[in-house]
Amino acid sequence: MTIRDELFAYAEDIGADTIGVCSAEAFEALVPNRQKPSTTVQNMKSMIVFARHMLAGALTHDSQPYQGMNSHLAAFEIDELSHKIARWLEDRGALAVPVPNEAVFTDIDKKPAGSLDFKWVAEAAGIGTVGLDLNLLTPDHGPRVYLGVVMTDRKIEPTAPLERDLCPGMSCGRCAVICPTQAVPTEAPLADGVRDYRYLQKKRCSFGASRIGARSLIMNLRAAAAAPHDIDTDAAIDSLYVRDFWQSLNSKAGAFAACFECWYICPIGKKDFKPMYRAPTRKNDLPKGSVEHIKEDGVHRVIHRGPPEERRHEYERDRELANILNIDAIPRQ
Ligand code: B12
Ligand code: SF4
Ligand code: SF4
Repeated sequence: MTIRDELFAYAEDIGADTIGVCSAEAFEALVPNRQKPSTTVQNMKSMIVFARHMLAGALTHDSQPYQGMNSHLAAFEIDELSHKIARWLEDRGALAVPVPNEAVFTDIDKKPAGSLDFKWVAEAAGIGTVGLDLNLLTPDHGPRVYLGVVMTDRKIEPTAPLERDLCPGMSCGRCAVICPTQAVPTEAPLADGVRDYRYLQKKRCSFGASRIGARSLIMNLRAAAAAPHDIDTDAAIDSLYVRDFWQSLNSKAGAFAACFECWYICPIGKKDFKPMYRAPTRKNDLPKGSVEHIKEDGVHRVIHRGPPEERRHEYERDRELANILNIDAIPRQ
């Protein structure tokens, strides 16, 4: 048994769904920005990347705080697994560093956020492929996984990337039409493949995914400071936004992990998609015929024909305060 086989057996035993390895040196050459192995932790030779899925039951619940809390449980498991995998390696004489799984620079437009960008490490190590909406998709649970990375100075034989993309791109297009903040491309040249056009407008997505996070707080405070009229301070102070903000500090609900639309509807995932769709809350999400495909002038466009009904407002709770302050809706750009 190689050290890789032993490590994989251990990781699966303690709860990793899937695991792979990627050479730090080979990956370094692929990274187009500063999110490199060498800028994350120096002198590391291998990156162990693994996934832990989110409970399908939690994704059938229509309460966002329930979903958020459950996503944090999955993320906590990632932290625990990272620590255990690193300790396992150190017990065998290696140096090992778990990479923080949710580290974000708040200025996400100007700097790369986080250190390593895990989805690319996961794709390189073959535990899945990156889809149209830049979620990493895995064969068993589609995008509904959190990812962990442990870097080590031990050379471990890399695992191979998957041979085929799991995401067919625009010919599915479900995440593009459902995205409440319109952050995912809804059209692409007909001749191109998903690797040519997969993309996410991350600032837009953050309005949904991090609705009570620092970004919405700062934008609301800025807008309030610049408001050209008197503000109902009582209503602003005792508002749903402020109460949710407190809850997000306390339990992380809503701070991030506040939007799962692109996770519910992604049909990839042998183990969880069908069971999830048995639930009454999910049954009506993009049933057959609700994504219209238009192919003309060399372009493939997808259009939402519903159901579900518009759920956008649920994911733009930062606007609640804007409404109380009677200021224009916060600009998206
Ligand atoms: C910042 C961040 C966000 C941002 C930006 C998302 C993004 N896709 O980049 C926002 C707030 C929008 C966000 C939203 C969500 N996130 Co988030 N997020 C992160 C975080 C902390 C960093 C990601 C990052 O570095 N992005 C880089 C962006 C900001 O830079 P960029 O300039 O746009 O892109 C450059 C890099 O990608 C660079 N690059 C860097 N290395 C490499 C290597 C290769 C080979 C290539 C080609 C390119 C490349 O090339 C790009 C062009 O310059 C990661 C954790 C991590 N460390 O990976 C979790 C992470 C991506 N998030 C996660 C999750 C779950 C979510 C949400 C579902 C929210 C939720 N409900 O929990 C949504 C999903 C959005 C989506 N469709 O992807 C999971 C993803 C799991 C999965 N299955 O893919 C992660 C991995 C956390 C985790 N540990 O599991 N997130
Ligand atoms: S997390 Fe929500 S806002 Fe972000 S890409 Fe997915 S559906 Fe869109
Ligand atoms: S919903 Fe469809 S287009 Fe979007 S990532 Fe999943 S398979 Fe790809």
